[in-house]
Amino acid sequence: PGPAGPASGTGTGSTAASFHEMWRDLRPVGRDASTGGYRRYAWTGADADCRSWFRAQAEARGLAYETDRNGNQWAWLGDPARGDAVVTGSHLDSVPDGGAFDGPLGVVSSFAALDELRRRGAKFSRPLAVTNFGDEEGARFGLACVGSRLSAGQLTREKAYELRDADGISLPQAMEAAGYDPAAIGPDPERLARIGAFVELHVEQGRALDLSGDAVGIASAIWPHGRWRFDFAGEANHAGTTRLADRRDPMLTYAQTVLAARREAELAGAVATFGKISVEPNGVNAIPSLVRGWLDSRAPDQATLDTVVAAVERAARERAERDGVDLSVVQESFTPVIEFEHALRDELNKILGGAVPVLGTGAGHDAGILSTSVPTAMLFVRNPTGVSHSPAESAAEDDCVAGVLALADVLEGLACR
Ligand code: HGY
Ligand code: MN
Ligand code: MN
Ligand code: MN
Repeated sequence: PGPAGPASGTGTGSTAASFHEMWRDLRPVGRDASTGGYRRYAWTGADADCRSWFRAQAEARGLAYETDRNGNQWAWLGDPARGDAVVTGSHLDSVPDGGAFDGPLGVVSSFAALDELRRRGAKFSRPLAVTNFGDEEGARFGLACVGSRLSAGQLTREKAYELRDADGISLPQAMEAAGYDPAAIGPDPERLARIGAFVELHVEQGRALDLSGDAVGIASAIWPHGRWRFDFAGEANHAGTTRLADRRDPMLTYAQTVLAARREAELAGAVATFGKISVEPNGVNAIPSLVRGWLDSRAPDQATLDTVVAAVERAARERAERDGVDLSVVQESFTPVIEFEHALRDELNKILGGAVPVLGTGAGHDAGILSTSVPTAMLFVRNPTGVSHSPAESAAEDDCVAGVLALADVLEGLACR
């Protein structure tokens, strides 16, 4: 079969209209009315609703819909077997109480950009696809980019089977409950070999574009970043009757470690966050027996990141010694620095007129994971406050449409030579 079929418009009227139509349908899915934040965790009901939304968008446009062995969703225009496809998309899942744009902006913009190209009567010389990569945030099972890591061979089936959520449900159990066959998960090199370029549009998670006064930017690199679990084991005891001198209180050691993380990151020009904690027995009147804290640290380069993490661990061990607390530190995930391929990055800039700002980011993305197997690039859309992973995350309507038009230009430049 030849190039993708003739453009057949969908959505109503302008690109902005089809963007808003999709945005309106997707926005309420998995939204917590009390906070305005999202709880779209992998393989839950909210995730299933997002997946149904994706499939409906694909079918409304006459795109060939499929789910791959790892549960990632694909909507094809043209025959994927031709290879050299131009693929665009992002993720629909969220962090706990995440914002509306992180992930969904990329997926909605991909469909809207396709609508725009069809309105322009574009003739595609390469297959095109829109994707939704599953479980990008890792909010439920603790590992980010599970869908893309599995496909890129960066997460083995064995390791994926070990992932558990807070209720002890394993990833395969959750997939099965959602109607997916976990036995199929694993590397998908044939599928990735058919991709000539992957472009992910994403809301900026920072203020560089707000400061430069641009609506759209291009990614240069993703900082190296990782997650480390610190287990502080002390001695449970009565909060009211245990003398301070007799305590082995892991919460104290944890608190000092959090302060050390901030101090070391500041010194090194990096970032470090203890955003998640679990306490046993977690009673108001009980000195904890165990405090688990997860460190997320990121830095412009590997050496700086290593320095920060080593310094935090050293400070934690010194304090643990003093508090009579046992400490174990486990690295749970790590993503090395990702430099987006210059040729594709520069081609995007050329297509967009050559004056688009190029910026690095501390946020991980599926595009970063895929960059080990596919030429990838990212477009960022201005976020006026820079806030992300929070209900306060925002992007102005005009900037969202500017992002869609820029993505349409890029897809046209790449797929309609
Ligand atoms: O954590 C991240 O950087 C991404 O949003 N998963
Ligand atoms: Mn995110
Ligand atoms: Mn994201
Ligand atoms: Mn991401």
